Amino acid sequence: MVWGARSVGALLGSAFSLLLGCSDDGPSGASETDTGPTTSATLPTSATGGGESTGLGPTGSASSSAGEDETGSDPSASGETATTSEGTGTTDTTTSTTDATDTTGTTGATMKPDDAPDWVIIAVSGHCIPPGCDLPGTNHEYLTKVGTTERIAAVLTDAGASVEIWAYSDELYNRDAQTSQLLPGEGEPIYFGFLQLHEDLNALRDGWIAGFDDPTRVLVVAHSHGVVWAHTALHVVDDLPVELAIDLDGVSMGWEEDSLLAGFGDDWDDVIAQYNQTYGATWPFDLGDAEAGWSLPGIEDPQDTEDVLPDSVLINLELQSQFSLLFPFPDDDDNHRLGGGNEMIYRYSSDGQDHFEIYQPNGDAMDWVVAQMIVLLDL
Ligand SMILES: [Ca+2]
Ligand SMILES: [Ca+2]
Ligand SMILES: [Ca+2]
Repeated sequence: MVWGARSVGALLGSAFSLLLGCSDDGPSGASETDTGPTTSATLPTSATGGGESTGLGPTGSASSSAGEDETGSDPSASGETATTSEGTGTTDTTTSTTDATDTTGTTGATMKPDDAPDWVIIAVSGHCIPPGCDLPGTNHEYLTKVGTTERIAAVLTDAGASVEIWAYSDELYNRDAQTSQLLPGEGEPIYFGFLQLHEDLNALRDGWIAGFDDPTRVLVVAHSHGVVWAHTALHVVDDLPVELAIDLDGVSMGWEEDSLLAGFGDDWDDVIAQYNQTYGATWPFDLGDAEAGWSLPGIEDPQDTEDVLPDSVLINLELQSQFSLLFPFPDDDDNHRLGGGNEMIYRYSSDGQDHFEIYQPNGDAMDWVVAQMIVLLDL
């Protein structure tokens, strides 16, 4: 068994996975256009905030590991695994901003650090269902493992962009091979949780985005419970501009508490509450209240975290799976903005892929994602 994550950069003692360049496996065309857009989107050209840069660069995290994916099926059937973590070593602690000559020949543009990629892909995996978990009692990362992130990254690298992938699990803390719960910067984690994600998003904003004329662009892709964590993080760090959020059948059932799923879900509400109590942490909203925690103007029923987007997200692709007996709780809540609207939210409803198939890199759903990316990002 190979545990792919290892410390790189090491500024904050954490690790991140990196894929520069991509394989050319998998189809690149779309086979289904469904409800997708037909015109290019207007994309942000600068970051919000404009705060000063730390120049540190993110020390984000990812792990890729051998083993089984969420379904417990053989991951070798679903594409390349991304088991390598190759650090860029974001060890430059002195760079802040760099005066540069921009394309018009005038000086004074503030360019991001040389080690900042054009894109960072944030990938958040969902729950693993026992006994299909790589490490019992933990939720392993699978979106890089099965090649989903690689497929998405290839769309960007084929267009000439440099890309890093940071991957996270359905966890609050980081986890090591002994399943110990670790805070960011502690130990030798192989899975990275929300606390690391939160820290990394702040570092990403400050190091590579805010105040730069050529900021790193951000794409978020998440599946199932991972969508809950991803949206939670984006709501907390809502001054991080995200160009595209890809939600793969986001569901919060069994995220907040496990009672309905009889041991097959999570109890994140309790775990978060315990963390807050232990460390005196405060948040802008109750992170543990994922189900029906959001009241939106003009929407009658309270909404779930995974179905609500902050305005810092420009484009949202919402993919909903087909009902199956294997997982009879697909995403059936259409996404909304905080203001109650659905601007720039594009939905795909699968008529052939269930909850566990919809994130596979070479299925119809991901073909649709690729097609939308090419149009919406003008690639
Ligand atoms: Ca929901
Ligand atoms: Ca709730
Ligand atoms: Ca939804």
